[in-house]
This record gives sequence, structure tokens and C-alpha cells, in this order.
Amino acid sequence: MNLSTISAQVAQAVEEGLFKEQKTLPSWLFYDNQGDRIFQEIMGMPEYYLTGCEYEILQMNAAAILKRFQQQGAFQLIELGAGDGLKTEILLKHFTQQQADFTYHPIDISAAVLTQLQDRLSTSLPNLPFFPQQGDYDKALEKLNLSSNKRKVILFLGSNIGNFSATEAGAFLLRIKKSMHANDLLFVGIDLKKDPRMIQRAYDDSQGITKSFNINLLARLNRELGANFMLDQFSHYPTYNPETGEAKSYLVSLRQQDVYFEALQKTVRFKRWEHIHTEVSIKYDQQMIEQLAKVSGLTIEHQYYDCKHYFSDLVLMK
Ligand code: AVJ
Repeated sequence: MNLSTISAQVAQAVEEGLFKEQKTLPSWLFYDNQGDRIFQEIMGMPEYYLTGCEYEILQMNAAAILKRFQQQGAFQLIELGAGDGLKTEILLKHFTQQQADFTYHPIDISAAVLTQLQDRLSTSLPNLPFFPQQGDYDKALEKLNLSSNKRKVILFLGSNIGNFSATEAGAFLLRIKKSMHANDLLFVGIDLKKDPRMIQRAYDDSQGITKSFNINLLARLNRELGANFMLDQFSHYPTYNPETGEAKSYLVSLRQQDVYFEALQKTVRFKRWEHIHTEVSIKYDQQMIEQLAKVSGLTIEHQYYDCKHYFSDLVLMK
């Protein structure tokens, strides 16, 4: 994808999200170069427990996970939204040490982050057969559709699935299921319900890193669409609802204001206290997990947990 198609997608997201009653922006917009960098900072924050929990799961279970993945012999490891692959590297290291017969196919929306991944892996695991690809989840599904005599193992880590509403998540897994062949596996990281205060803090850290992540979305629109958002006239407002498991983030307009988009030659008007919904991160309980498997027609083969049961990685089969 070249730059101009990316800007066209950004423009379309604005056209669809900001000219309606309840303003929204899609969360993939977070991940430009600046956003990738801030997200890496988020993963290192003490409040953002998700990273450490999944790291522990992968670390403690690498051998068992490999055993499952290579039941049928050689396999292709396809990772959706690989990011900088820091967590995946735990598995990749173990798998290569064990001389497992596999190839690694990371896919990410951000080309910059894939370059970082490539740079790191070519030094840390020079013998790993590695085929990065820039693209969205649809690109990944195309890849899955390709027939191969090797088992495909799809990794969808880090609670990325949380960015889908419950209905969307089911629909997305159903699409994956339809692209899977009989012996393929799906390995999905899911953040679990826990103390609401702890979840709240993970999206409202004391240093304001998550705030800058959310505000960067407006800065990106300034950069890419020539908009004139005044960044200090919007506040970061994260919420968590223990009833639905939804952690939602908003940007709230601190006053009535007009924002002009040069590239669209259009103005968006904000009322005082009007919000833009920018992200949902769903936290699941066991019942929701089972429901998710059910609607997507997948069977839960196994579930791994960290020692505190804050996070779970699921092994799913068709
Ligand atoms: C990358 C989608 C898993 O929802 O926890 C972190 C993104 N947003 N802090 C999440 C995010 C604010 C993250 N995911």
C-alpha cells in the first residue's frame, strides 16, 4: 500500500466518522509512526498489565505450545497485527532452538513496525525463514485462503481482538474459520475481566502516555489531512464498564469549536462536551469466551493463563 492510498483511507474514515450525530474514529488510525512508538511505550508501562501477562504465558508454555503446533509436522506461523513482535520472539526463539520446521509470516498495517521487526529478527534469529507483509486483516485472510500442504497456525496476540465489539469479534473469527483448512489452528490472546480499577488504570496511566496515544489521532489528522485540531482543546476520557466488559476511550471537546480539513475542504463542528469515540477494548469472562467460540463455529482445544488469571491465550480449531 502506498502513501496516497493510506491517506485516502484516513480521509474516508473521517468522512464516515466525523460527519454524523455520534462521532467516531476507527482505532486502526492510532498506528502511524508516532502512534506505533507511543504504543510501544504503553506496553512498557507498569499499569499496562496485558503485555507482561501474555509474555508470562508464552514464556511458561513455549514447549507445550510448540508441541501442539507441530503435531502435524511442519507449519506456517501467520501473525495478524504482529507489531514489533517482541512477545512472539519468545516463541520464535524456543521454536528455532528446538529446530522446529516452520516459517514465520507476520502481517501488520504499519510498514515501519515491520521494518523494526525485520531488523531485530535478522540479528537475533538469522536462520529464521521470515516473510513479513504489510496489510490489514483482509490481506491476512487472503493469505490464509491459499492452500498449502502445511498446517497454518494463526497468531492473534495481545488482545487485539478486544478492539472488535462482541458481534464484530464473532463475525471476524467466523471469517477466519472459513479461511482455515481442517487441521489449521488459531491462537488468540484475550484480556479477562478483573478489578475494574486495574483495567481503568491501564487505559488512564499516571504519566499520560495513553492520553498522548489518543490525542495523536487528532495530530495525525492535522498532519495527513491538513486539519487544524487544537490538541489542548480535547481531553482523553477512558471508561470501563464491568457489566459489558467494555473499556472505551473518548476524546471530549472542551468547547464549541470548528475544525477545518484542508484535504476535504470541509469543516467539522464540535459542540462543547461533544465526544469522539476512538476505541473499545473488550474484557472477556469465561462465558463470553465460550459464546465467542460458539458464534464463530470454533472449538476451544486449550486455554493458557498467566498465574494471576488476568489474561488467556486460546487454542481454537475448526
Ligand atoms: C493493541 C488493541 C490490544 O486495546 O489494550 C492500549 C491498544 N489502547 N492502550 C488495547 C491500547 C490504549 C491495545 N490493543
